[in-house]
Amino acid sequence: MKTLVPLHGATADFRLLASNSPENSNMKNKKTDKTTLMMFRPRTRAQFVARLLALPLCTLSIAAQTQVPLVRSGVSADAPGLQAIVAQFRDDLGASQEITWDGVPDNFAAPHFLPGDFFNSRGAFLSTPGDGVQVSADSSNPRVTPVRFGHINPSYPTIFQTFSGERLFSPIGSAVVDLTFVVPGTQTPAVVQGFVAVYSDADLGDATSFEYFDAQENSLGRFPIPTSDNGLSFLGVSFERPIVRRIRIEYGNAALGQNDGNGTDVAVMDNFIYGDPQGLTETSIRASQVEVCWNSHSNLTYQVQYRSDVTTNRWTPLMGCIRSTSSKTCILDPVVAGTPQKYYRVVPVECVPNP
Ligand SMILES: [Ca+2]
Ligand SMILES: [Ca+2]
Ligand SMILES: [Ca+2]
Repeated sequence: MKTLVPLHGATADFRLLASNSPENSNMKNKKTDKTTLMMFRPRTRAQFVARLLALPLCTLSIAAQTQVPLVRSGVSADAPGLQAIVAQFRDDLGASQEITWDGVPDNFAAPHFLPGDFFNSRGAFLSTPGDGVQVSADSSNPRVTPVRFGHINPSYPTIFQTFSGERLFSPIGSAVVDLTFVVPGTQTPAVVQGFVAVYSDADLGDATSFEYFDAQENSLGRFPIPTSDNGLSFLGVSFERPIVRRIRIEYGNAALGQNDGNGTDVAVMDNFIYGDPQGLTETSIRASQVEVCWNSHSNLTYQVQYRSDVTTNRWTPLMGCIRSTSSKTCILDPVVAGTPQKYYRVVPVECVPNP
């Protein structure tokens, strides 16, 4: 799967294998696929073939776990010392989103909670098993709420510093927050290529970490944050293509409230940076055809391509150019019995559809 390169926009890869493939036989006892395909009960020969064709979708999630992530991390006593490595991670991701928290208005900042969908237009949804998530007050807020979570503990402004502007971010009542991705401005599930964040005052190794999950809720790995007492830490992890659906972020070993030190580590966060969220492409296997669907933009043009061998980068158009008319576009490809294998991808291209 390593050769399936990420492409901009609504691109995704799917592979279909014939029943005599050795990879297929390896998959027969694996039941990691949680899609409706598991409900399929073959009753005819054609359905049996379709079921065999469906099995390699399991390999898609397993392959996701085996991708080797690119990890970048660093620490600094102050913000300027982290700028270069953060810039490097932005380059790794290409098109990306960045949340500094600094544009959040006072009425959604401390002591108020931030709505979990506040950054829906950026494709990010925040949730916590605690009381809520919060953005720290700035120095000009009308209620004179102390900055840098000083309203929770007056010692915090001295241990937490910012990477950008004045505002920081933290869950309240818990040391855990989940960041889940959607197509910006919608509720449609999405994936990103990577995620980075800057932590403030992470003291204990392994207490503060990210765990990445794919669309099937398989863990893609857990990555500890480097420590920096009273300073800033940076951790960024990116994958070869967009596969990250959710990130569990753990902050130190205690929720905000207690004093930092003597075995208690409270930490907060500043900038979040992540690859542009991309809609999940779906496939379904029918008795005699494959349906490939993707999240599309109305009036943009796309080309569905395929190849039969992962060792080549030559992709062949499956059909003519398609102009999308809605937010979801699907095509059907007849399955020919005995076809060895087929990989699909969808590429947004400038082209003129056939009349
Ligand atoms: Ca900030
Ligand atoms: Ca500390
Ligand atoms: Ca700490």
